[in-house]
Order: sequence, then structure tokens, then C-alpha cells
Amino acid sequence: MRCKFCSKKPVVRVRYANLTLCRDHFIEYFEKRVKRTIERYKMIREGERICCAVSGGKDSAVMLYVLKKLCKNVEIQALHLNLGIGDYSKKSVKKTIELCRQLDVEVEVVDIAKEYGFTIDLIKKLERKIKRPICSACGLIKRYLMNRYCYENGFDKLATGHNLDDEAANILSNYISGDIELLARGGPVQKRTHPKLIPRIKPLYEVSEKETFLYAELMHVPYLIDECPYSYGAPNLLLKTIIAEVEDARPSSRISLVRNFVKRIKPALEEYTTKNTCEKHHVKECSICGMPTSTSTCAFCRFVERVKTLSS
Ligand code: Q46
Ligand code: ZN
Ligand code: ZN
Repeated sequence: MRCKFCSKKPVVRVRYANLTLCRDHFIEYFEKRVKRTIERYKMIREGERICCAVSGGKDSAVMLYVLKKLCKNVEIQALHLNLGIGDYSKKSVKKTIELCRQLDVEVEVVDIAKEYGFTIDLIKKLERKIKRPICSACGLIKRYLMNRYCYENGFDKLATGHNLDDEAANILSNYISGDIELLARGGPVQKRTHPKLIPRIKPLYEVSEKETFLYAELMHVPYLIDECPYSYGAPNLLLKTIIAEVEDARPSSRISLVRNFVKRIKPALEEYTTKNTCEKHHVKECSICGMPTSTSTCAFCRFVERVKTLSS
């Protein structure tokens, strides 16, 4: 078997596109796909300041690597949150710095223990008392801190490494829980609904986890192989497995799921939520930190207070 575009030995078969590709043509295909995603969803404009959330894992490492390669007239910086998860966090900080050095990208490391006096390890210990699964608490902390950092440092966009598999699983998960507001806010670009809410973009929205992994390996992108020790509790793992099975049986159903969601379902949900959001749910500013919230104190500040009470 040969590559679809040359006589070289193939390294991958992209089933949904019916392509068999050699190393060079796969790299070209992958980068083109990310470029088209950025253009299709109008993610980035010339001259913008983009903050890339980099965990040190393969997805965010590839996201930063490809953005740096493709987007020439923008300013790119990396942000890494040191979450305080034992050795895993130490290795993540090291790998992120190694990647940013190689790419000549400035990186800011925010240490949550230094800034807020707690770690994810501590929150894991308090998980039962807090009554919130560790990944849900960690997600809340990450979203808040990344947004706040971008706002305080004047970034136009926050880029994350979510890929096609993550997004398909997110959509299904929100369907299952019937969370219309979360569904309406999903998709490759999160619009600015408040001056302090920095739009989020997902450049890997249309490439799969397998393709991202292959690209990282072929391009020797430095990334941390270790998984977070709490990732077994990540709620979307089972959904990802189910989606992979459906994809196997019906190639291209995963991309259809996310594209149809963005094109047909999201606009209808946005219209519905705009009409049905009552005055008391409108965005205000948190009485403690001043960041946007729909209640008087934001979820992050309430969470921090709770952690302080439970750990004192
Ligand atoms: S870092 Fe945090 Fe993830 Fe670890 S605790 Fe869960 S959410 S798994 S991407
Ligand atoms: Zn080829
Ligand atoms: Zn707050």
C-alpha cells in the first residue's frame, strides 16, 4: 500500500476521509485541517494577543506547536497552571518550560498553592466533604484562573487544546444531563458575553486524539506522557470509548456530531437561552473578586471559602 499522494510508505489511514498518508503528507494534512478550523470558525485575527493554556500533555503541546507554526502575525504566549498534584505537576511544569524554550514562546507559570494557599491534592483529600468530584472542582479552578489571567494581562483570546474526541464527549455529556446553557456555550469559539470574559478558542476542534498523538510523535513535540493520577475519575472517559465504537462502525459520525452541533443545534439553543434568561441570571460582578458571575459571589470565591473553612 502507498500514500494517496506519493509513492512513500503510509503511516496512517484516515478512515473518515478515506486517505492513506505517508509521514510528510499526514503532517501537511493535519496542519491544513487545523488552519481550516481556525479560518472556518474565525478564531484568530491578525495582531491579536493569544494566550495558550498549556498543561504539558500532548493536546495542549500540539496546539501551541501548530499555532506557533501557522499564525505569524499574532502574539503568542503560554500559560501553565501548577495545580499542586504531586510529582505529576512537577513534571508538567518542566515539560511545559522545555516545550516553550524550544518554540521560543514566553511562558507564565501560575502556582495555585502560592496564590491561593491550596492544591488539587488537598482538594482531593477533602473531596467527600466538599461534595464535588475532583475533576469538576479542578475544572472550575482552571477555567476561573485562566480567564482571570487573560483578562488582567490584556489577552484577546484564550486557546485550549480540546480535540474532536473531547468535544464530541462534551456534547453528549451535556445532552445526557440536559444542561441547555452549557450546551449553548459549547463549540469551537466561546463568544465574549462580558468585558471580563475572554473568548475561548479550540484550534484542535476538528482533529482527533489519535491524529494529535501521531502528529506529536512524528514532529517530536515535547510532551508529558504521564496522565494526571486523578484522571481515572474524569467523567467523559466512558463517553469517549462509546463514541470511538460508533466512529469505528460509522466513520465520520464524530465529525458530523460536532459540525452539526455547531451549525444547527447551537444557534437554536443560543436563541432559546437568550429569550429565557431571566433578569436574576444576568451577568453581574462578584462581590469578592469582581469577576463575572450570575450570583452575588462567584462559584470560584464560594469554593475557596469552603476549602478554607474545611481545611482550617
Ligand atoms: S488535571 Fe484536574 Fe484533569 Fe487531573 S484533576 Fe481531573 S481535571 S484529570 S484534565
Ligand atoms: Zn505521501
Ligand atoms: Zn469571585
